[in-house]
Amino acid sequence: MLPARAGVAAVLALAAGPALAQQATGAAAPNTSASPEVIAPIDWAMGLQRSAGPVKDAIHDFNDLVMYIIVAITVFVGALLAYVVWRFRAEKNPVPSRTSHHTLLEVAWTVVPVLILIVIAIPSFRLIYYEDRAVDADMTINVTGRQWFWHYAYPDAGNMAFDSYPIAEADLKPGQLRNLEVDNPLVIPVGKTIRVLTTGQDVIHSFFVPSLGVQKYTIPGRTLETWFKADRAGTFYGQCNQICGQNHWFMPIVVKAVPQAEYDAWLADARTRFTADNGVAPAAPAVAAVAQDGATTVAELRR
Ligand SMILES: [Cu+2]
Repeated sequence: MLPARAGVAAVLALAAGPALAQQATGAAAPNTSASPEVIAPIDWAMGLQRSAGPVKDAIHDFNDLVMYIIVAITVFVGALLAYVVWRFRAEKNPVPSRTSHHTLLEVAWTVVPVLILIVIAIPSFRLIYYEDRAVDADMTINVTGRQWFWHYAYPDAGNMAFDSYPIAEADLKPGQLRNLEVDNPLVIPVGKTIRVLTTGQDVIHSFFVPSLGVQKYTIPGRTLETWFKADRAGTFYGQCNQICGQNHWFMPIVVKAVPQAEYDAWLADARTRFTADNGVAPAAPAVAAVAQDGATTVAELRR
């Protein structure tokens, strides 16, 4: 069975592919100079959203691999069916074959699908683990899903935290996107690995920004981790994609990736504005602390 063993080795080699690394090696430098991109849903678009970072790039690669396999299987099965219909039609085969078993065929149609599943499974698991944890994160953002708005905390910047509400249709400015625009976007520096810790305040939401390849449930009482990195400046739109309740539509997400200097300026301003709003003095950085400061948000004060 040497050829079979060689075949399995070839399949495993194909499935292993190049390793996924969070730290770019030889990849293009972050695009911080080009004009900012806007990535949002487009009417009648097909396929996945454009990528704004390495996680989404990896998702695109895996999606392409599976698509090639799907196309190959569909073409093969379609051609086989057409051939069988033509070759074994009744007028050419008045006396049908009584074959009921064919050992080699049965082994083949068991082993080949298993090999195909291995080819899919190995990069699939690798992608899941790639998305799972941030290696050497540059900063952490705590994301809390609430009924119905997002609460973002920057533990590396003291107690800086703020709420992000959607902009009502009547208040949209020209060029703003309906049901997607928010008052306070999540601002991040370009090219930095951002650890995201999600939790829920009340019901299960889902923090979903397709162009950054991030989707994580926000579950009350639990903290989940994921990460993303924007490798270009831009505005990236997402939404809660867990059907969470009557104001589910109320939870758009806007991530603004800006060059480091612009981020630093925003952070300095935001720390003054939001910390003052919250009535909380800036504290020492509490890296990876979970956002449990829900009672001190603007919304609480508004009530
Ligand atoms: Cu939600």
